[in-house]
Amino acid sequence: MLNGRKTLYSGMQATGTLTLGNYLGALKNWVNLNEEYECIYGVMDLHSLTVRQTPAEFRKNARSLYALYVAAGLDPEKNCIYYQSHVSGHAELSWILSCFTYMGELNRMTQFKDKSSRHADNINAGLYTYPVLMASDILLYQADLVPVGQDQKQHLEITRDIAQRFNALYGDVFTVPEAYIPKAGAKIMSLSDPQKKMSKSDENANATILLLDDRDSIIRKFKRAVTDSDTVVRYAEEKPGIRNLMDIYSCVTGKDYSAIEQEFEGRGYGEFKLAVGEAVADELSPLQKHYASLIEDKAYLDSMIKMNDEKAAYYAAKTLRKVQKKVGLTERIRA
Ligand code: ATP
Ligand code: LTN
Repeated sequence: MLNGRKTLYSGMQATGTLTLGNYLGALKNWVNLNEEYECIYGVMDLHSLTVRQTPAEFRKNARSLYALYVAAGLDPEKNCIYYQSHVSGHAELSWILSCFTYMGELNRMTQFKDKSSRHADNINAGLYTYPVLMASDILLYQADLVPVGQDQKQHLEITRDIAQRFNALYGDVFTVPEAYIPKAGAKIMSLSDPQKKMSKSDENANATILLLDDRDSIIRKFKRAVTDSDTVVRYAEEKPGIRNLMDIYSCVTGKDYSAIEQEFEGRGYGEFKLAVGEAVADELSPLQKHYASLIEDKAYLDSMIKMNDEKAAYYAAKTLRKVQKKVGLTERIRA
């Protein structure tokens, strides 16, 4: 609880440009949550360091992510949008919590297994302890709810386990958070391989729709989307490509599957793919315009970052002091 309301916390890694998966699975669903909850969103730049980054490009991506949050409709005066690396409490709490996390638990994390097979030349300790840092992000703000895509469910479970373990030893220190996974859009798949999730680190440009892709590229990528050899637009287990396109279309237009099936009855895949492409391009167009003006407005972004960094640091310090005291670290002598 914060300011008398339930607290909601989430964030994204500041790596590359966001995809339609990030948008439909996460960002789009965050807008308006501030009406009900106290919302805090981080630019998760510390997490990005688990993969080698080019410094100048990395800085640009982090700022771009900040602007995309705002462009998507998160008002930085009503949502605390800040940089993870600007609040040192994340790293401090992460160390403490790593001493309350078992290697056996971390060994079970599927994201670690997946990322270490994709970056076999750089399986660093940060990649391994990534879930502890994520738990620290969430617990530092005493979050009640954490809206994420399906792929983060396991990280939420370990966060809850760590919080419960700590609370069992030291009393009620942490709020035990709940995952908040959307029904639609929780897992948008790659356009070139509908068995794989759409991911910003995919090397195949045709597999992902980036939020800043222009209209023509969006439509072209959807036209090339891998489907099956059938022609009927129908939601079925054996049609993962069509299912994915129907999910996307449904998220963007609000239509349910049977309405979509009816709309495209007798019309074939070509027309359907074009309609999905156009609907996505229409949905992203206002966001892209807003982004273009925001990214030029240095003074505004800087002032929002500064204000929210301070707010986040204040919230974080409260929890961190409590934790340090509970585990028996000696309090600082204040003048
Ligand atoms: P990468 O795949 O390169 O590791 P990512 O695209 O998963 O990165 P993250 O920063 O890890 O990006 O994820 C940000 C948010 O977007 C998370 O809440 C995650 O669950 C959600 N998300 C990511 N990909 C998808 C997807 N394909 N469908 C739905 N939600 C997604
Ligand atoms: N691991 C998350 C990003 C992330 C996050 C968090 C999400 C880091 N810390 C705290 C929610 C809450 C991901 O989406 N890959």
